[in-house]
Amino acid sequence: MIKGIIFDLDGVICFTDKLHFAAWKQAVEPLGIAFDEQTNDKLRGVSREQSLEIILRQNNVTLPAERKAAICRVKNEIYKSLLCDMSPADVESDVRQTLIELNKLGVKLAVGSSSKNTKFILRRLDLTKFFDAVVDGEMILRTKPDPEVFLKAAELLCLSPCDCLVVEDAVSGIDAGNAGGFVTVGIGAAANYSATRHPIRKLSEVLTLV
Ligand code: B16
Ligand code: MG
Repeated sequence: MIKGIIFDLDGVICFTDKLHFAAWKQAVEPLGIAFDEQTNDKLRGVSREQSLEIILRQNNVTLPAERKAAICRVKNEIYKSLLCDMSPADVESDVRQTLIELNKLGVKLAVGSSSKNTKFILRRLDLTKFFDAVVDGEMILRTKPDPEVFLKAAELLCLSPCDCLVVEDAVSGIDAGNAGGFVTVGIGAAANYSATRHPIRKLSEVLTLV
């Protein structure tokens, strides 16, 4: 029986893809580094630092650690300023309604995200109150497809992985969920991934799995 659900943030609860894209573009293009939608697709669920590594590899560019750290800082400043335009009205009604229903059913809920901006985003969207635990990029050593983020969330919920759904939009997140022994649910791009246990088209479909 499913007792808990661990949600990925970007691409599941909220949709910040376009903001990440705009911020990376503004951070790297002035340096002569190319960045397009195809590369952006490869960054889903990947940490900020690893995202930059992917962008640099695509461009055959190598940079010293300090330069890379500076670029990541600039990207995040731009990204955070874009996040400031988000409000509770940006949460899809299907998402908010699903969280309300799950709270009523007494299912324990957590967020498991690679993003170091998770808590900031949840506050801006007025979603913090729905979750019993939040594990973000600040709290883990290994990024997805390592299951650390989800294992930590299950531990905070005091549940076994096999009693929890992991809902993800990224292939790396589904791999992380499966590696941790969770029941995986894929939405968006992850709905078409062969290793996804339960593909869904909209978040409210998780209500049929609890
Ligand atoms: P930040 P998720 C991930 O969040 C995003 O999908 C990914 O594109 C981003 O690079 C990563 O967070 C790090 O985000 O720069 O805010 O720390 O999908 O795991 O919720
Ligand atoms: Mg995601």
